[in-house]
Amino acid sequence: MRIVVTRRIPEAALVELRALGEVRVSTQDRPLEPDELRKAVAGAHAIVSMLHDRIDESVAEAAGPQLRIVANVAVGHDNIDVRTLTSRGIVVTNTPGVLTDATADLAFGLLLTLTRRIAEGDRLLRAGQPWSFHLGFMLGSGLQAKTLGIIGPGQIGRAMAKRAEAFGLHVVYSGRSEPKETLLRQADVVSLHCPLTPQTHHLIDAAALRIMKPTAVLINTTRGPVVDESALADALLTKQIAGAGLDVFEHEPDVEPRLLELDNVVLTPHLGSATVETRTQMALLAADNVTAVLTGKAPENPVRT
Ligand code: 8YV
Repeated sequence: MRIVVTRRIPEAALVELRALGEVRVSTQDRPLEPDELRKAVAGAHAIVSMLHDRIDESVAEAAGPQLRIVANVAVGHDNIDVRTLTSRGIVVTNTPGVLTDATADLAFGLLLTLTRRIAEGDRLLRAGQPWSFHLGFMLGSGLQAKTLGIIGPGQIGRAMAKRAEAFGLHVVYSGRSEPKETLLRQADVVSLHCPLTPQTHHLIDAAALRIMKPTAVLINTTRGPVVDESALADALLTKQIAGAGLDVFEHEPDVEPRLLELDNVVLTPHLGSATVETRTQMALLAADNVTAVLTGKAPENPVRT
């Protein structure tokens, strides 16, 4: 069996995969270009993929008819053409569950950092700017008794709600198919936890941002294209909303340049699941899925269309 891994993954998962056959790991710590990816997967029975690897029909073709599984090291699978692969008999798997807490932690961390101006205060001190304490100095806003609106009440959305409730926020939800206007109107914090699909692309657009309170903040730890990033920059610059905490971007690794200039924006480079423990569990789960399929068993985490 040949297993192709598109970027470095934790050693424990490689050990598991090596028990199945020849493992080829791209040692580039960046996504392979489409041509490089097609070349790399030739002859693969399994592909272990991740964020920004576009796995479509051309990749399946390049791999060859023996390809049995694409195991994404992520809960999101918008990088994979699941319908086409599944119709060719290729199993697609993801890694739900193991990154729920890490991602919700980061989402809540972005919220606290934003509302208590933590990153801004850090920048002020590092810049050597003079400061002195007075009662009106660098005031943020409290979270207690505020309303958190969760768009996408899946595992991560519910884990965010749990953290918010512990901090005294009131939580309201909106699913993918329910109207989100009421939530946008009510919420002091809007946090996005829905997957990226054609239906959720630009779910937060100029019109949605106009509905939000001028005191509200937006948190995005799901996928950048769920938000129209240019409309968000407009809304922040014109003070239509009060701030944003963003871990994901519409055109990663690029960030809308206007966002970089704003103090009421906190930015992290797609760190939602980036803890040693979580990334190890994600890679092990992907390896388990590969092991299952290559040994003729049902994988734990099949993605269905
Ligand atoms: C992953 C993520 O680390 O799981 C997801 O969907 O967005 C991240 O937490 C990343 O996608 C790696 O493939």
